[in-house]
Amino acid sequence: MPEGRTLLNEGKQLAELWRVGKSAFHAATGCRSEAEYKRRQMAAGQVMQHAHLGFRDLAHSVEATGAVYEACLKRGARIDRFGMCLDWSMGFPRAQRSEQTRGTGILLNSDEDFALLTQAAPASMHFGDFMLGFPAALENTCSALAAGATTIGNLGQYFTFRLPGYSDDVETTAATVKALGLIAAQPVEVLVHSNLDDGYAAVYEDLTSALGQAMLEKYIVTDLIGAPFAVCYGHHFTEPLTRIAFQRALAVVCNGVPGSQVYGATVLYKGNHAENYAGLSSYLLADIAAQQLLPTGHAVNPVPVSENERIPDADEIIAAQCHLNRMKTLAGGYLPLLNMVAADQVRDTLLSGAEGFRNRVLQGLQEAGIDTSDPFEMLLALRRTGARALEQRFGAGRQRPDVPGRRQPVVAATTFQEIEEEAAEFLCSPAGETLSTLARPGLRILTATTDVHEHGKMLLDTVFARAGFTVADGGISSDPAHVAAAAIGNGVQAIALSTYNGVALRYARALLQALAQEDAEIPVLIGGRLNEIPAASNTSLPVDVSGELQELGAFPCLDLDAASLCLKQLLQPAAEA
Ligand code: B12
Repeated sequence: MPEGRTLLNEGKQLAELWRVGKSAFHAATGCRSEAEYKRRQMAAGQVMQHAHLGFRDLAHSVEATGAVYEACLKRGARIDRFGMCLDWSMGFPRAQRSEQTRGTGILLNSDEDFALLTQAAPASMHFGDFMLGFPAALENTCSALAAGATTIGNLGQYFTFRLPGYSDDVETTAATVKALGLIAAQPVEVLVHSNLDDGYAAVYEDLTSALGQAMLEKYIVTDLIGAPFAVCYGHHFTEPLTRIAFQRALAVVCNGVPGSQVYGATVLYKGNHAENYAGLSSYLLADIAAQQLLPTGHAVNPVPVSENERIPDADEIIAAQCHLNRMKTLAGGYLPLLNMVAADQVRDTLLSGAEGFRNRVLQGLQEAGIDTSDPFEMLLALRRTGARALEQRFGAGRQRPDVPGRRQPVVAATTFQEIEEEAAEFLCSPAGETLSTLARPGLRILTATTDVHEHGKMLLDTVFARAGFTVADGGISSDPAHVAAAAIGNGVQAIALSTYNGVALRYARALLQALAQEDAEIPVLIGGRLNEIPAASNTSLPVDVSGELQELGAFPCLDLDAASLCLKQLLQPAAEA
């Protein structure tokens, strides 16, 4: 195991060569860093706007960045920062990248490619996805800094995101610590961004654990490494009270360091565009009010209403930004109606629960022999322990006597309540009842995911178990060979695969091949987002591949109703026999 101090020094030494360069943002604002700009806007009472963008084709991304910025400005909406949505394969070093599985984001293969983006519009460019937390962390951070980026992330992804076919967590952690050393040694303030919801906040059942996670990450980034730590939160915060309370708690934790952005509550998008606009307006109102009442520097991110279909196109991003700009005007009228007493009560509960969680984790790791003053050991220990075990061992809530291994949350994360509700509702429906009649002792089903998205799998696990199936765990971000081996090893009658990253067809092909090699005829039900970007695409937008999946011999399922029908056809003869 390498030593944290040695890795940090290696990174720091690179600061002689790799420094923050000049970008269009620097030229337009006169600010040396995004942190400086954020403080200026906070003092002026401005609510900042964040746009997330990234198409696989670089030229398309560059052109879209400029076009989105200009189109919004014409409508009076100024985008303060862009989050550049890099591709999955960007986590691999350049030399190995071309053979890797691609997702739906931008591919940047040189310093010049990064610079094309930072020159594309006079807004701050934030590089977060697939930067820190991957084997290419150092290489990508060098390029982003040289191109003038002064917010680099995404530490949250270090904890949960996995690259297909790659599992070297020591190399990943070493590259991340070196990159953090390089950031800390910059002569200008460079924010280390962590999207908590990309990391463990998506898996903790208790928001006190999520806030405690922010405290632990700040301890590593700021206390041990000396870099400013900027938090992003939001995807899973669907309820205004806890959303605002969490922001107010972060103001205490981050103590003057501006937040990067507040992400839209993307899990609210479950319907058509009109229905999703209600979700958009709801969280924007909360976020604008939160920033006006207590500026924390989080730029507000209005996520396009097509979010639940696929990555958004430029026009959809523009529409969402204009919606935010209009909401900023309208929200002012609500402020006199708001009082923060209830939110501040939740804030205080969050803070005390989170502090206890952080302290217990640090003490527990020390007792386990981890050197908690070494950033390498700290990061690796937290990653290897995993969110569920951390919350189970050190969480603030009481152990649940009814469900061993889980605690009663002090401030419940809404995601889990919503999964519970959806499962209960489905099981009472005719399709749910059909599923329950299929289940017999000995009927086994394996669930797995191809990528980080695990809520679909949690829903499947809950539904299948309550319906009476024996559920085997094929893992999260599992490679096809692993899923095939686990299915065969567990003797399952069906595989239920959840996939979201735009790799459905390639993955299903590899999985069916792996099963065929072992002569295993196990049906594969596949759901989530069944799309891919065609090789010859000129839009960089993914298209539906359900038809091709069916031709391959897989069973595409839009929802649980479809799964029930499909399993009825597949399992009924076996069940009756
Ligand atoms: C939550 C979320 C996340 C969370 C995941 C947290 C976690 N640990 O699970 C976080 C923030 C981490 C995340 C990360 C990313 N995400 Co995301 N995410 C979502 C979001 C908002 C919800 C998905 C979800 O879990 N829904 C909850 C489930 C229960 O509901 P559902 O999806 O409707 O599922 C239903 C059915 O499909 C069915 N189902 C699901 N699976 C299966 C399987 C079977 C067999 C069956 C029968 C049924 C079934 O169950 C449900 C029944 O109602 C969607 C957008 C959206 N609103 O849908 C984007 C989305 C899926 N993400 C997307 C992307 C691109 C990413 C990233 C690559 C972004 C990035 N560059 O960093 C990363 C993934 C990185 C990686 N290494 O894999 C894209 C996918 C694009 C595409 N394919 O076109 C989406 C669509 C957003 C977008 N528009 O860009 N994401």
